[in-house]
Amino acid sequence: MTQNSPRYHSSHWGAFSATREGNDLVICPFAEDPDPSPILRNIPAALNHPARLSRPLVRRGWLEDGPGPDGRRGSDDYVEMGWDETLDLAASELKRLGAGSWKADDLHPGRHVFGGSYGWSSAGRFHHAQSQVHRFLNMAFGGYVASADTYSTAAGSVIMDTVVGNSTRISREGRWWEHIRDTTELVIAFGGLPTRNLSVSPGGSSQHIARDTITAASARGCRFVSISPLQDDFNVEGAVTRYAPRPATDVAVMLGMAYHLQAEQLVDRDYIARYTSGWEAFSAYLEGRTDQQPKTPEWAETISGVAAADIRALAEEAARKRTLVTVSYSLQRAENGEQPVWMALVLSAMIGGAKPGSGFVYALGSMGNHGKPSLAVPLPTLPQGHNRSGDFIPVARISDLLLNPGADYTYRGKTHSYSDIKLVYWAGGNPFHHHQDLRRLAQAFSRPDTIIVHDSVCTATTRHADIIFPATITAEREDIGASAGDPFLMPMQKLCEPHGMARDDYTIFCNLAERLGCLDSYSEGRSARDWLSHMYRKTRDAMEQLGEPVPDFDSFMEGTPLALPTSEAPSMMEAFHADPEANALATETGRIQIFSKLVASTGLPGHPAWIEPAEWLGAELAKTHPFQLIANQPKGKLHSQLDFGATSMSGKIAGREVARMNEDDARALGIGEGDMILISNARGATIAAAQPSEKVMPSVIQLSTGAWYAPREIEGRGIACVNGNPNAVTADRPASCFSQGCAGQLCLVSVEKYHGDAPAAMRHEDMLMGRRTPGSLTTTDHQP
Ligand code: PGD
Repeated sequence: MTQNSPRYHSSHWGAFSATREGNDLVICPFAEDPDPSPILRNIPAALNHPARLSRPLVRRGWLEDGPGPDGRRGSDDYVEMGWDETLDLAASELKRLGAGSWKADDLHPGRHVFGGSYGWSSAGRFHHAQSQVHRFLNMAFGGYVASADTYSTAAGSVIMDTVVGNSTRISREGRWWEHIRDTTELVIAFGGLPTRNLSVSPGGSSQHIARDTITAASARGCRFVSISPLQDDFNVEGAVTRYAPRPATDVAVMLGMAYHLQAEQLVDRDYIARYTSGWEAFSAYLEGRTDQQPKTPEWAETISGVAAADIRALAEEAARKRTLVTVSYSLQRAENGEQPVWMALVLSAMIGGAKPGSGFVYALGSMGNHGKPSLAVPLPTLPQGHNRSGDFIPVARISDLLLNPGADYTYRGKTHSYSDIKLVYWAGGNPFHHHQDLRRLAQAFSRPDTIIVHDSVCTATTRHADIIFPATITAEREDIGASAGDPFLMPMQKLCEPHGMARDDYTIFCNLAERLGCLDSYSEGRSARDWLSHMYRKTRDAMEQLGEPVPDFDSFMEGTPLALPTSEAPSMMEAFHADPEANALATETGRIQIFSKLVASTGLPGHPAWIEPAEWLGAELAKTHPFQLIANQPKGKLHSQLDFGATSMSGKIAGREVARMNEDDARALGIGEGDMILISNARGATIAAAQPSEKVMPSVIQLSTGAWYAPREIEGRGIACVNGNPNAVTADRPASCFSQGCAGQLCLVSVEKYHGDAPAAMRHEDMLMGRRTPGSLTTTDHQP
């Protein structure tokens, strides 16, 4: 390979330019990024890593015995195939299941196909695998069973949609980082403002501004309060006070603060009267008139462990100052996850949130593109077509769907039932990393007739597929990078040729669509570059209308990142505060709902409340499983992506994920730095390397997500993941009957030192049996 001049590119964790040096890719962060993410260093390893898929693969059992439910998924080996024969096989199976033969007057086509295909895939507006698979299934089957909400936010989004009318706008809109820099006096961050989360935005983060903003705000006199069991959930030097509640008890802290505000007559009555509805019911609960339990700071202390005096002092400071309240996604990715988000909104209303720099923003600390100015122009998007099935599941109910066809479930106060799924088609996601209780998911994946997966690497999800198509990575194709709230449109220039025989998802779907007779509707006669040009036009036209200089498509793709104009329009909450009648919220009452009839109709309290979770440190189960596992987002990678990259690998010990626990707990269990530990409960076990730390509160163990799931039989102990994936032990239990959201952040576990030699971690390239990879575990090499 020759050395090239730098070419622009982007990723969910940052924009960059790259040059080729021999076979290596040299990455240089985008010059306008003040705080580039270390995750960028994972990218070069992706080029030719042995975990890359270089040709199509078919599971031996499926190839020999045909489609059907099969318990061998997950342990079968794979047969390497050529493209044409694999595409022919896949197309004939899709035809058997009805692809290419649906009619415009079919009532609910595609109800036996699950194409929810949740997953972050890669940056790039066109080659976004999830959009591509949805478009394909709409054209091929007329529709598919989709998924609602995300693993990131479901409980929080569903409750925000209900009580402020729009969860996206309450998290994205408002120039919060500018306010924090210039105006806000106190930021109370439930879940902190961790830079590891702020380094990521779906589609790209060209500028990481949080660190500089927090530093500048602290210098101006703004104070930060981080409320989290993990001290480094606020990891920027600054004026910060940290409180560590027991995990899952933030609602109690908030209620204790609310009680004190009420008792001291510090509640902003005007705000409550003008902007909210339902105060009376909540106030009765707060004072204990409904359940004989006033929610005093002392009551909050017994639940959360945060001192009553601190709760009082914080409430008083919040009432006195221009205060911003925010709650991270992590708090709602838990049992009753609606409650902390709803209660934080109510707390903010009680101290009055109408002044600039004060109020409530959902999940400021969870995503790099939140709290930044909105864009004045639309971003390029790929139309996904029309899904005629009318069917969906709440995204985290995938195992329930596959295991319980015909069963009823509730969502947002309505009852639905699960379809009978014959085909699962996944591209751009990794459910065997992201879903909870992975042994249960493995049972669920034994049910469908056929599972097809596209990925660029051999993940644990590919190990449960029947047909695997090897996809390119972004470096091997061109695209346009952009994210709502990010100020640059990035040309993603091709950096190298595809690995092996990998094809991009669009080409794979075109190849299948041609065999199914729906190529014209799928491709509309466009090449990938034609689509990029077509999608770019929408942004370009809008910029021209604003009188902004904008290059033609070819110049943009070969040129430099394009700065996008931002909007001066008020945010949803600014408009509402200015005129609550004219700009009423899209809720039952047009106001912020402190009480919701819809929520009450589901059997949950109709106002935010403390609801004891099944798995928390105060539960009966904690007597036998005394540690609360926090399975949060990793700092060395995005989810499971590029786990083999330099930054990710440098955080592991013996190729295994590291679990942090309090130093005193570790000492009591005879566990030292780097010791192998077994983290277990009735659902399963996972093996991690221990790291005692004073940053973790007692009785808590933190093991981030992202290790590739590698279950192994451990003598006398059943199945354990040898790579340290926490979803081997998390519960597949919904946040509530209202949202059915992912509750994977917290569960109760036992922790012990691993006695004897722990089984070796599984190398990424060894995930699939039967592949020809240098040094892989098995070498079967069949060609049909
Ligand atoms: P990723 O690792 O990003 O995880 O779950 P998600 O499935 O999104 O998976 C993306 C996959 O897409 C990777 O395997 C990658 O190789 C593949 N891919 C990337 N680019 C392409 C492409 O162009 N084409 C194709 N075909 N494939 C591509 C993340 C999910 O996990 C999320 S968002 C959250 S917030 C949840 N968090 C937690 C948690 O906090 N705690 C627990 N216990 N569990 C969680 N799971 C959830």
